[in-house]
Amino acid sequence: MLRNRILSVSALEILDSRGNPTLKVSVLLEDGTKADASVPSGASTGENEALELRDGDKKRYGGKGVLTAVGHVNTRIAPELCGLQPDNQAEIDRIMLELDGTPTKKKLGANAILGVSMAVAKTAAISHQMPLYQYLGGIGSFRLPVPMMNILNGGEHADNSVDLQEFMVMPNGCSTFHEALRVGAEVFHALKKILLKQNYATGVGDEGGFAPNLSSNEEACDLIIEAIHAAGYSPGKDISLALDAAASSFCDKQNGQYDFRWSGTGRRSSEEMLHFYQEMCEKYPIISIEDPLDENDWSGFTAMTEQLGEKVQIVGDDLFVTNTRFVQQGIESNAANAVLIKLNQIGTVTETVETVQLCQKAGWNYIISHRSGETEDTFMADFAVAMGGGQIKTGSASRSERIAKYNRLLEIEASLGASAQFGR
Ligand code: 2PG
Ligand code: MG
Repeated sequence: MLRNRILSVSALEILDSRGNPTLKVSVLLEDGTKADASVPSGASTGENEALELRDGDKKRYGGKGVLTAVGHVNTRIAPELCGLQPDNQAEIDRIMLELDGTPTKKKLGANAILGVSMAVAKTAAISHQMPLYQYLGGIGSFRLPVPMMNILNGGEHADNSVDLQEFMVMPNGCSTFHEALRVGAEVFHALKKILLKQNYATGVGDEGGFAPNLSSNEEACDLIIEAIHAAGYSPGKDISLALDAAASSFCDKQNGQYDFRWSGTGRRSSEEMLHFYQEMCEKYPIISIEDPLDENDWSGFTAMTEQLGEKVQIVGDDLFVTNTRFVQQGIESNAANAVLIKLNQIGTVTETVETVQLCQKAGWNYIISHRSGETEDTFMADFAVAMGGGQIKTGSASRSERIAKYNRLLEIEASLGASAQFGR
C-alpha cells in the first residue's frame, strides 16, 4: 500500500474528436504526483449503457455541455476521495458507486465517475513507478493485441450509403504488433489508391476509415480484398476481415425488421439477416462479427451463434454494454462468444475488470475498444495489454486520437522487448 494520498481531484470540460464536450479529470497526490484522464463518447450507443451526463442547455454546444458532470467531480466526488490511497482502486470505485446510488450512474454521470476512476489508476501507477499496463495487469501483462482496424466506415459513423458500421482488417497472420500495424496501415493506403482510381471519395469517417458512397455492403468487402492483394498480402492468411454491423442502429424497433436504409437495399427479418451473414462469411474471410443483430434480439443472437459461432467470433457490444448482468445472460443463453469491452459503457475501471474476468471464466474472447468520439488519452491501450485478451479495436490508420493508442502500444511492445507476446 502507498503512503501517498489523494490531495485533490478536479475536472475540466474539454472537446473530443468530434468537437463535442467531454471531461478531463486531474488527480493530484500529496507528493506532487499528478495524472489526467479524458473520457470518450459513443455515437451508436447501447440502450443499457451507463448514463453519460450532458447539461441539456441548448445554448451551449447544442445541449451537449458537461459542466454539470464537471461540477459533480469538483464538489461531490473530490471531498469523498481526498485523503485516500490511490492504489485502493476497488474501494475508490465502490465509494463513487455508493455516492451515486443508481444502477445507471445517472446522478453523478458515468462520464464524471469514469474520468476519476481512470485518473486515480494513473496516479497510482506513477506512484508505484510502474508503467500503467503493468500496474493494471501485474506480471501477466506481456500480450500485445491484434488490432482490428476499421478502414471503411458506414452506418452512424459516416454520411454515406454503407449500412454496416465498420469494415475492419485484422492482420492476424503477423507475429508481432508492430508488423501487424504496418500491414494494416499498408492496406489502408492501398485502399485509398483503389478508391481514388474508381473516383470514390477518400474523406474519412469518425474512426479514420474511408467513407465512400458504395452500392452495397459487399462492395465494401470487395474493395478491401482488392486492397489486401494490392498491398501484397493474402486475404484469409495474412489478414482477415471483421465487421461491426451495429445493427441496433438500423433495426426498426416496432417490428424487429432490419432496414438497410443507407444503401436503400431493403428490409430483412432476423432470419434473413442470418442468411446474409452466412453468405458474407462464405464469400469473404470474415472471422469476427460484432452486433450482427439488434440489442434486444437475444434469440436471433443465439441462432446466429449456433450457426456461425464455431467458425466466427460473435461479439456483443450494444447487447452486453460491458455489464456483467447482460454478459451473464449471454453466457447462459449462448448468445455470443465474445464481448466488446468499453470502459465508459459501465463507468469504472473496477467494473470493467469484473466484466473481463467473467469472460475469462466463461472461456469467451474479449476485445478492448475505443469509442467513436475519442481524445488523445491512451489509457485503453495500456488496459488492453493489462487484460491480456489479445485483441483491440481502436480505429483506422489515421486521425491522431486513434493513432495515439497504436503509438502507445508500439511503446509498450518496445519496452517489453523480447518478452512481448502477440495475439490470442
Ligand atoms: C462501436 C463503437 C466503436 P460507438 O459500435 O463499436 O467503434 O462505436 O462508440 O459510436 O458506439
Ligand atoms: Mg460496436
